[in-house]
Amino acid sequence: MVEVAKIFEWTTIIGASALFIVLSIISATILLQINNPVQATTNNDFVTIKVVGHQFYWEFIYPNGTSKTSLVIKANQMYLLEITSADVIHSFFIPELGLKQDAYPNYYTRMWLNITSPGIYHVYCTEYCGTGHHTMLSEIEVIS
Ligand SMILES: [Cu+2]
Repeated sequence: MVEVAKIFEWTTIIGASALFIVLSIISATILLQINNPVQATTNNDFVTIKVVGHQFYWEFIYPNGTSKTSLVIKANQMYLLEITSADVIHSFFIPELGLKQDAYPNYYTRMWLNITSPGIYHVYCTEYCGTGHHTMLSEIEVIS
């Protein structure tokens, strides 16, 4: 009887441990895809664009150093937006895509973007940043 109890005990411990390990691997895989879709797909074909919040406009800096107040990007291309602020806290919001990311001074936050439908997408600031906050509008034009 003691032997059966020992076998049952060890089976439970090993079974629970195996289940825990499998669930951990599944969770880690999904979290990696959420945080870094490019790395997860082992596809390094992406373009990095810096987004800088200013009182009261958005600045987009392309890889070649060109600076614009609106963004023109290609459809079906992966982009990494590195978002920061030159002054106070802002929040970069694209309502059509349901994407929002805060912009902090001296700190970079990231947003992955791969838009499949060409068109105009609006950009808002959704963190009150001063008296001109309501004028802090921009556009992303997605071309095919
Ligand atoms: Cu604002």
